[in-house]
Amino acid sequence: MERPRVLSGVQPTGSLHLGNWLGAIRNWTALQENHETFFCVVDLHAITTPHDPKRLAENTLSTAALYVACGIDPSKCTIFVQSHISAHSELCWLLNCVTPLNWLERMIQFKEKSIKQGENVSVGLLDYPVLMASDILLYDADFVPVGEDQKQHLELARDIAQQRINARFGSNKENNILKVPKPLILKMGSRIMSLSDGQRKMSKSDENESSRINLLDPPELVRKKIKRAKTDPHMGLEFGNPERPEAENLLGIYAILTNKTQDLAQKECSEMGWGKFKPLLTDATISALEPIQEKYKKLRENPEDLYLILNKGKNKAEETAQNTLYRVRKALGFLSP
Ligand code: AQP
Repeated sequence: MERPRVLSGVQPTGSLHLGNWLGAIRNWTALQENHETFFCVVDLHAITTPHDPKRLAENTLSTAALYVACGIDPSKCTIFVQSHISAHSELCWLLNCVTPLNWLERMIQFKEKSIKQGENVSVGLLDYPVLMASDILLYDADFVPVGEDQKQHLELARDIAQQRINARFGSNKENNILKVPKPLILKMGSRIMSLSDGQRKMSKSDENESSRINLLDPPELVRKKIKRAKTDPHMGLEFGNPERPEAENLLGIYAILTNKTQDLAQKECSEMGWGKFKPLLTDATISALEPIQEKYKKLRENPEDLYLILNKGKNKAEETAQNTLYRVRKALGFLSP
């Protein structure tokens, strides 16, 4: 029986952090067992905000290595780099020409990121969701695991596929040029917040390095960052108190990293002050990151293995992507070469 297909990716915009792992990559490791999975490093997305060309290739390689170090198994999944498959850019152009501008102008992420950038906002940032739609639609994905922040973008991909391509260019009987994907909303760890503000999400682009724990942070740095993490004046850690976003976030991270239910973690920490809780969280974080860091180090010592994984992934991805691109080109009436 065919397994449902899933596609996801992370931008190589910097060091991956706890949010990327707990909110995305950790869920992928479960999906790879009973889905056909495509995981890409979305490097074309990484240049939609100002980037350093000297860092892009290294960040791309390190992101791919972290996928594998976090348990993404190349024998079960297709792991590849987005820009190695030119069909992403090509489909993006075709979809651009049928997507209304006002659909993009109302995207929340565009509004938020463009405010941060002032005058420097690129067309690429506005177009980010169409490129994301191309990523998803090229692989005929049945499901896309999305955090709350990406729900709106997936909705757009569905509208483009359904209303702008299938309904307009599909034949009456068979208006299925593109598969319309469904969101896979994953609850656990779906939003990890900043260490310096429990109401903002942990993010690679936050200028404050202490606001996040990177997966490659050495133990001493993890210790320092958690020590500095914002707290509140209350005694005892708890979930569900809207006035205590930091407690919600840090206790939540602790529960996930120690594989405890929220109830159990809350019971354990309900009488604890921050001074006692923070070392617990630190130890849990360091132990969770240790095996990832070890595996990452080995992978980077043998870059050939990593290149082989990415090359194999490219070949597999290319085949699927070209098939979809062909269908869209044909439906839009292009002359075959
Ligand atoms: N804080 C987070 N909590 C839970 N999930 C998160 N993700 C990112 N931050 C958190 C999830 O990671 C996947 C890939 O994210 P991305 O790097 O492609 O883009 P992003 O969401 O914009 O992540 P950042 O860290 O905030 O990057 P920058 O600062 O470069 O924009 C997604 O599934 C996302 O939900």
